[in-house]
Amino acid sequence: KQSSSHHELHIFRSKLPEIPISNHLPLHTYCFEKFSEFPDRTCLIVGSNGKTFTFAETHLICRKVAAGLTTLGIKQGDVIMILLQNSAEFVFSFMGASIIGAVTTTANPFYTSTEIFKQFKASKAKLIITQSHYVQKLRDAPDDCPRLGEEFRVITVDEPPKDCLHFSVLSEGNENEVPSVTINPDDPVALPFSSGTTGLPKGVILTHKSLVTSVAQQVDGENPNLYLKSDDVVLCVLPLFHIYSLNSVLLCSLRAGAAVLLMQKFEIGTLLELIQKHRVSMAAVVPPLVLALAKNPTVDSYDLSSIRMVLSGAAPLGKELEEALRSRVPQATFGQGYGMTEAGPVLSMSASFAKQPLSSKSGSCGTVVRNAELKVVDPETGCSLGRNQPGEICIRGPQIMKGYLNDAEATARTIDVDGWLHTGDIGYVDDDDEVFIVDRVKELIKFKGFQVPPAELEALLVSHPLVADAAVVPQKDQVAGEVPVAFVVRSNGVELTEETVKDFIAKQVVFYKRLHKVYFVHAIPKSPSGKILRKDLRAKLALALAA
Ligand code: 4UV
Repeated sequence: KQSSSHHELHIFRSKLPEIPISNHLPLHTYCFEKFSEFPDRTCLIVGSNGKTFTFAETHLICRKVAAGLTTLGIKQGDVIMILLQNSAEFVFSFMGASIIGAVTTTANPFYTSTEIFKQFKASKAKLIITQSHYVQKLRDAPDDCPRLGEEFRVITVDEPPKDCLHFSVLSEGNENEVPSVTINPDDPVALPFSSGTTGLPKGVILTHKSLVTSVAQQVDGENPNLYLKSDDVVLCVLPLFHIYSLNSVLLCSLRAGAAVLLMQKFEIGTLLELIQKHRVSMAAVVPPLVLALAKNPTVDSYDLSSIRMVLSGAAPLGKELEEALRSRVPQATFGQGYGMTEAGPVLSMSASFAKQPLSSKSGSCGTVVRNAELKVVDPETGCSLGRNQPGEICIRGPQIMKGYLNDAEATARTIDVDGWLHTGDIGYVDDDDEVFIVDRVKELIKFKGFQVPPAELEALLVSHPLVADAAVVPQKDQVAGEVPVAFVVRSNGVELTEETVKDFIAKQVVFYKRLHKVYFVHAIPKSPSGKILRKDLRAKLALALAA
């Protein structure tokens, strides 16, 4: 991307003053920096069985896991894969890896074997920490993949199947034998995968500095943007393998001394039960969860009066839904966060969550986080735009990713020479410094906040012998926000049904990437350079739906 420094630059900053940030510290040191002030407070609550861990216990187990990983041969710079639903072991593994300077790549345990191994191979992970339930998928690896037990180890948090180890090999490590490593702030610590603005999923290198900065931007300072107190109970139902929950729920709570209530999966009854039982005070949610909380009739039979903050993020939230939720939990402050994995991830957050709260408008994604700069550029000219003019949102600051793993080209397309990360989101900043997202120009489809990269589905589609060409675009959906639909060109004259195409994809991908509709067409509209004209297809879709 070209530098636009010769144009007038409109830079937006937080309404809250800048703060000193300890981003020279390794992530684990930073997150546990203040825990000796509250060693006996509850740090983790396991929703399924009520088991709790204090901060002192959590810190100790993380150190034990650090030692255990070392015993298994994991060294500084090595990558481990966490393939877990939310659990205490997730926390111990992630922080344990950080302590020895190792890197964690997090993957969705619902992924198919193919999806898991793509990420496993790309990240060159050395071991996988998972549940026994998912081990079969690891045995069913495609032929060109490493073999379980021979080339990589698998550790299960429950009874280990054949050739796997039990998590106790980690959690019973000797905390006095944690190797001392020198961690550079620019060393990677987390490697989530994201397709970014275009193409296939790529490893996003988040360093100690990125994550410390991002957490600090939210919870540090005299007047934190996201004011978490040590008597808060923070709901962790969003999956920790996604950066939203990992950062804004787990890491922020560890830093602030708040308790994290871990839930393996979303089920409305259990969720309400646990909110009531543990007096949840802060709930991080996504729009489909807002929908459930706002509309489900069972909500009325539970006491939700403990909730003081509801943060929604990861996908656009309709105003009606927001209003409906406000009437359900009237005592709570409601606001949005806007994040992107590559951005570390938080770009903006409602200042209504601040210690000295500022009001925020319905529909707004809050204001840009502190110690960062945001600009809005004209997607055609690259010129920076003033207030109230929609354009591509760009962010700059020490929190953004270092780059994509082994993909200098994609990195250069996303972070320009001046250090601006281009989000592919269209939005504007209003007169009160509030950020509003109005559209997305990147390819990405979001199903309930989950990433669905069209390029991945397109590659699968054209691998089918009867498919000549294909394109995948989002279609609006009441419940999921967006669902992927495909335009398919059949190979000359052959019979190919919608069901065949749908099944072909469904077998290879996690549930939320399944195609909801297949339209057979004669050709895929493309630019002279061969790029799919997605806008045309989206327009075609709108017409088809209107008809
Ligand atoms: O890469 P990703 O899957 O990342 C996220 C992260 C969301 C976060 C993270 C921390 C928070 O505290 C928080 O509140 C939210 O979703 O997907 C990035 C894309 O998702 C869309 C937008 O297109 C991003 O580029 N998106 C994320 N948040 C919002 C959103 C939002 N509030 N409104 C509209 N779109």
